Amino acid sequence: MSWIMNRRIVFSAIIALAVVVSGHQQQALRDPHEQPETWLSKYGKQIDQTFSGPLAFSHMDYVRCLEDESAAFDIAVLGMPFDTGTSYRPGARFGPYAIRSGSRRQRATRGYSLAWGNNPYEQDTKILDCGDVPVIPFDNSLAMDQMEVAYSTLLARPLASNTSAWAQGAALAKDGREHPRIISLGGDHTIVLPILRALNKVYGPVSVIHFDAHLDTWGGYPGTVTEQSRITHGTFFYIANEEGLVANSSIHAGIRCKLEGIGDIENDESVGFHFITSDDIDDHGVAAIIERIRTRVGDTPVYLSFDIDVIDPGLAPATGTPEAGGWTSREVKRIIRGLAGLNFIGADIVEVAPAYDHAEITGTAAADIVHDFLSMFVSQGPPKPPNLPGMWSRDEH
Ligand SMILES: [Mn+2]
Repeated sequence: MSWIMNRRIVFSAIIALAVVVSGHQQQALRDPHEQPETWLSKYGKQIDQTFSGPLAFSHMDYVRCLEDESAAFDIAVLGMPFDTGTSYRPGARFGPYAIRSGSRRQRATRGYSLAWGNNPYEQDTKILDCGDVPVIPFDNSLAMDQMEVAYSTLLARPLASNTSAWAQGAALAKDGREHPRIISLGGDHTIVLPILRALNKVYGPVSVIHFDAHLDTWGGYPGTVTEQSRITHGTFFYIANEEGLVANSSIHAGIRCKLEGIGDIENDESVGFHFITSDDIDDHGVAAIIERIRTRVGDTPVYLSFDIDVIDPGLAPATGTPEAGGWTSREVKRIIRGLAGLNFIGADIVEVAPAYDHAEITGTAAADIVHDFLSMFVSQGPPKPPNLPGMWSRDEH
């Protein structure tokens, strides 16, 4: 049968070809006396690729700054993996991991952005990933103290650089000297209470710019009858106001949560906040929102607290209490750029809970916003994008 013959011929041809190919690839054994070529001599340094290497923010050095008193920085990235103050979906203890993982395509050697016109890693400002606070997950009052002590420890360190881009910092501090700035990676939003307690010792009451879908100024949840149980990710600003930590020049941005009623807003005002709703971006636009925030906080010391749930859950689903109808990542990035030059003494990004993520979109967005914080910290004012060949001129329409 001819088709069987054909199959035999084809099969034999494949075998013959395989023999020829494998014979061709066979290498002579290396001379046993010859020194093998090393990776270093042939390929150079063992670089970390974007998708490889130890996990630190933007491939920075990861230093355990709480125990290493020689660690020098002007700006520290610090993880606070605490999530036992959340009212709905837990999991933000994995936030620092998710944000660092989301930052893997960032690195100091490729940190320039057209939007900012700078590379924050090349500004005579030493930035360091100081690791995570070893927050105990079994005792919230102990965890609160650990976070406050950790934050105070880093705040008290001398600056690494003589020429910080933040010369006005000394004028804000009660002791008249410049302190490092810390970008905290949450954790649920409760971490801001120990942060404000630590900042208060250095700066006194501070204005808060608070990006969030929620007010976080509620007085308590039903059943929270002990002092510790009153401290949650929805009540920490109320407690902070009781303790005199929040200046009456604070503002929320992106509010759209449901309320018990307008009494919540009256309470919010007494805590020290004005607010911008998520709809205000349609009615007033980005520029007006920036202006309203800048006018509200003025030249006071400002703490920026960024709850990832301010972004629409379609673009940042991995969070504890998602609310539909939020801002886009692009919109919040533009607002942040407009805030540069205010007296920022610290910032955080909280409520990233990667178990609810899809394709790492929340972690990627959060990491990008941390890069914006770094760019903002080293800028003297809102950036003016360069006029480069091929760019749409700012004068054109
Ligand atoms: Mn919040």
